[in-house]
Amino acid sequence: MKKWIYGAAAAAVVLAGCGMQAEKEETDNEVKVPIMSEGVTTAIESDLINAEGEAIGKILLTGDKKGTGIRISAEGLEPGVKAIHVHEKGECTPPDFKSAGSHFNPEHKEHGFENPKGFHAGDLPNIEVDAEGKVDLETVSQYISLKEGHPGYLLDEDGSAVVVHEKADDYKTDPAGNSGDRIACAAFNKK
Ligand SMILES: [Cu+2]
Ligand SMILES: [Zn+2]
Repeated sequence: MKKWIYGAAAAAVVLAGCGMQAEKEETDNEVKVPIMSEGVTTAIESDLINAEGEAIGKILLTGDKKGTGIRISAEGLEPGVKAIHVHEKGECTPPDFKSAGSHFNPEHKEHGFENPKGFHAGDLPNIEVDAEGKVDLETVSQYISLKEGHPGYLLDEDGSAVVVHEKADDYKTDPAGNSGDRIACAAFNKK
């Protein structure tokens, strides 16, 4: 499984803006976010469904001291760079997944790592789907949490969802990074 890397600009903003102590592996302009495997205290998984309502993979959320891991493993997607975000409601109704609402944004910011008024807690770095339509990547965020009481708690009354879009996120256009249609969705709700 590959690491899912914050882009240079996104990482710079994230690090400068919030004093996040990401573990930096030294390269000039990238921050490689470590795969979370040790010390995981919570893990929840949900089917990722496409516009036809078919399960095409899984989203796994894991919690530990460093933050929340978000792993996507899926196939049957169009190859290319795509946006992925956490949205505010745990409801995935195909085909358009509008039911998931806007980006998860408890701090009332604007969208995008490169937006001076940004960013949403639910914003995540883009993913790249390979030439065979597969993706298996994991990143970590400090802005969302599976722990009740955290400002970014995801499993509140209406839950939340992880949504994949048809196009890349430009990291600056409010409210959704100009990332086009919602093509897949995984809902997370308190059991
Ligand atoms: Cu989205
Ligand atoms: Zn956003």
